[in-house]
Amino acid sequence: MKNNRSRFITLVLILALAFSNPNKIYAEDGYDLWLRYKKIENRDLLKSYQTVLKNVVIRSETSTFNAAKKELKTALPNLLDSEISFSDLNENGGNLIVALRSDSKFISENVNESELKNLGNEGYLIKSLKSNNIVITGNTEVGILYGVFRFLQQIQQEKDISKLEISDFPKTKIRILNHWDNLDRTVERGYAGFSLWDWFRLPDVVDPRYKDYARANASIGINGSVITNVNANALILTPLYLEKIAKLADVFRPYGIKVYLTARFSAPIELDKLPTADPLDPQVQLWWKNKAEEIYKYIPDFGGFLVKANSEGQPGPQNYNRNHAEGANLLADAVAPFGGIVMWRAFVYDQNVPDDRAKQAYTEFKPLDGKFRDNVIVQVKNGAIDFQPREPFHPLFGAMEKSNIMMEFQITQEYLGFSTHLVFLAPLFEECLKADTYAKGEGSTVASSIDGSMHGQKLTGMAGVANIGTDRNWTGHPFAQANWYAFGRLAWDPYLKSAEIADEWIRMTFSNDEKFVQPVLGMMLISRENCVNYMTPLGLHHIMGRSHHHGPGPWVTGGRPDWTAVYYHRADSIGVGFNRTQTGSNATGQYFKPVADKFNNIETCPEEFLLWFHHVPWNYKMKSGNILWDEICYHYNGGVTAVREMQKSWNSLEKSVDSERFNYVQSLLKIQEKEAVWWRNSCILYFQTFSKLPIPEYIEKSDKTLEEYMKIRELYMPGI
Ligand code: BDP
Repeated sequence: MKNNRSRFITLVLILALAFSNPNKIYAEDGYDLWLRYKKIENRDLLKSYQTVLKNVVIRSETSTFNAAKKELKTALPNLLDSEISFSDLNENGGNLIVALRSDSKFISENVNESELKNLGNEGYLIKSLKSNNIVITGNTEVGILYGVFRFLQQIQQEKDISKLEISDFPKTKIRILNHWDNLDRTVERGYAGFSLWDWFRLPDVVDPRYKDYARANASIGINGSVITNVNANALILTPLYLEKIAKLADVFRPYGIKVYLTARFSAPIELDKLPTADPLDPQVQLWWKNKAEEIYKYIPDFGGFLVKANSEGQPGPQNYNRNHAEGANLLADAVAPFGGIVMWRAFVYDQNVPDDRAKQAYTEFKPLDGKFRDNVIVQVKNGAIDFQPREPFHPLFGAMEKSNIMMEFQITQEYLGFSTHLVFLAPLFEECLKADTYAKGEGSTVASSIDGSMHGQKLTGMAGVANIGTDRNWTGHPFAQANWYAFGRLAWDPYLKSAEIADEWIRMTFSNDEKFVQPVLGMMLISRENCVNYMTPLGLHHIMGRSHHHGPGPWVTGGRPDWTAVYYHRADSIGVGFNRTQTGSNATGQYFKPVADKFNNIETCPEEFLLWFHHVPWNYKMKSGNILWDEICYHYNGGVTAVREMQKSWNSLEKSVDSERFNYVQSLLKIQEKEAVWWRNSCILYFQTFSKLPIPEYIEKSDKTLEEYMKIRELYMPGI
């Protein structure tokens, strides 16, 4: 009796709580990413959606249609808070028709063949018809799946769906994540937990998370995943692992995602004791042919290999006096019969080469232009050094006229605050993509060099070093999800604008409320410039902590010179910066004429790259009227101020976000503020030892001395 009474009281309490605040925003852990499918907030829109979307016609007998159908079944009833019926293609009715034109009488009557002509293998058409029906169609199932996601995104973003006419297709072929995941599940430069791939339990346990990973990728058009680290382990190519990888491939396949592996160049020696891995040795060639055949038995649609060779200690063709093209072609010939490709990285440099590290990739690869097989694509980092907060675009873009070339961006924030700093990377990506190489005159943007429009390359692509791990929210920082999202969107269309991408992401991940969207958009769009300001303003680069790359380390010296900070900033009593002009290393000479001249001349070099290309006197007059020293201080301080502004903005939004994500972001912003101060104070104090000039009065006094900052030793950092 007593028990019943207390149960009754509990029930009343629960009901009272539930009804006390109908608008309460429930806690969210971020797992759902931008696929939250929460009920539409705008009532009028909700009503109109409910009227239009009552029943859906879609086939379900193939795995990709099934995936599309499941997505619609999960999303629509939640978004619309109403029941939706689903029927098969051959049944009548339906006001959302999702099908191939050839499968549906309705679509073939209402959509002309010509409307699908330019959509290729992965594009889609979403069209609202006068009859109040909406069709989603394309030339392939996967194109239709992308169309379904895009359609749902229209609803998530509360857009009018009565006049839809969206016809879209990807501008690049390979849109791929590079996971730097090791077989022991650590992730090199991963700051969101361990690797998703549970090798120990695979192939028997297939974590449901793999499917959600595939859904998220498909929703933004990513169609490939290199699941292992570029610093490769040959064991991944053995049957023990191939069996496990086959399971992952099975999960990804319906979502249009192919699996790729990193290939260790010395694998024939390590796995089968061959005496050599020389690419011109027939035994080695046979070994790779057999290996490819074996892999394709397990994974019939295996995508191919990604290779880091002769870089940072990795083995490669140069160990046998062969060049990169000979190395790449060895693997390319092995996978060619099965339709596979090889992504060969241009991230190469050697401490034994007595030349500026920034020049080495171009010097090695440019002479090989035209020597790579058709199924090889050279993968080039966005800048010539290494994913710094800001770098000028890599001179190989535009310069490789007869070879396939693809972009490599880093989504994981190795040099931009790990997963504790809010830094939206789309502006970094966009800045590089729209840079003009002048390879074929004005307007020869980097984007046009990777989508095939500049030199007519057939194989095109964009890779992103993933920031994904086992953290419940996938990426560590809730806002780091936006970088995964932005990468996918830009790989699909390298001409998109950061603001557009951020706007989409905020609406789907948080809310459509303008009072939330606008301030958050503001925070995101300035966040990368802030980060450049408090870390590496005016073209400074590679001045971070040694090895783990966390925090400032402009004083790092000793050991391999091209891994120190002093190699890059070259501060002395006269000034600071790396002279890469004709009087220095002449890295500027690797760019096409007008760009080379612009960078070469201190007067025309954009100030954001000034210390990248020039050694500049401390008292050099900047455009603002400040001398260089004061300008450096101004930027460092501005970075800190801007982080504090972001904190204020975020704090004002407490009522518009669920408390879980609000509190977490708030705590992370505190770390970011602390670390921005750390960067500012220590860098200013360090460079002051060379400039010998006073720190401007308006900058708050550092609470630590330079010596104290230099003594900070961080052990056990993530991502090493
Ligand atoms: C550097 C990373 C290193 C990677 C390397 C690469 O510090 O961990 O292995 O890039 O891209 O930025 O191969």
